[in-house]
Amino acid sequence: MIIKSSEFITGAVEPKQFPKNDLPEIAFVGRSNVGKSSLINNLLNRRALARIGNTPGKTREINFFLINEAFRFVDLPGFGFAKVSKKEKARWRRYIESYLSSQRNIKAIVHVVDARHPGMENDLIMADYLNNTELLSCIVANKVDKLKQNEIAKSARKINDIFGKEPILYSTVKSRGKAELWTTLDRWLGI
Ligand SMILES: Nc1nc2c(ncn2[C@@H]2O[C@H](COP(=O)(O)OP(=O)(O)O)[C@@H](O)[C@H]2O)c(=O)[nH]1
Ligand SMILES: [Mg+2]
Repeated sequence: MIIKSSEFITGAVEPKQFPKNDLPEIAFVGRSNVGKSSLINNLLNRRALARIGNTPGKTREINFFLINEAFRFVDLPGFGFAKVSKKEKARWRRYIESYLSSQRNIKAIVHVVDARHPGMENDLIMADYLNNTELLSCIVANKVDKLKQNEIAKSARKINDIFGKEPILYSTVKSRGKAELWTTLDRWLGI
């Protein structure tokens, strides 16, 4: 994919604020702080299109980005940060579901996990949720720059065992995994 343009469209807190449902979308999910915003920036060759490192758990909006005027990336709020209350978790779930169960043209979900902590409870809940829908998804194991070669292999094996999928090993710092993820996204988008 050659990125000709990318822009922030809107941050929505409820479905009526979503952009018109006229383009294919790829959504990004993952726990707070795994690097979803960094990943979106890295894929789009931008430094600060998606905000990085907000106070964990504070990003409450569903952020829409328009790319090449042809498709959108959707940054869903990070889930399961320890500091949030039960009530907030329930609200988070409603947000995510208001998007994922909407009849939008969702081509696939990129589930971002931290390569250092495979199989955390909230990731298992997310994977289980996705497996119970028709949605296609892949797992991106981010922050592999923080691991040694043998630890990366171990993490990949563990993710494969737990989720039944080979993860795409990623580092937004080193741009590792970018070409591989784009190959997957290109196939899903079919453009
Ligand atoms: N070492 C390392 N740090 C990363 C990587 N990706 C993101 N980060 C850092 O992780 C923190 C959270 O990133 P952010 O993109 O805001 O995560 P989000 O909450 O999932 O959107 C920031 O301090 C980033 O600089 C990576 O590949 N390697
Ligand atoms: Mg973010």
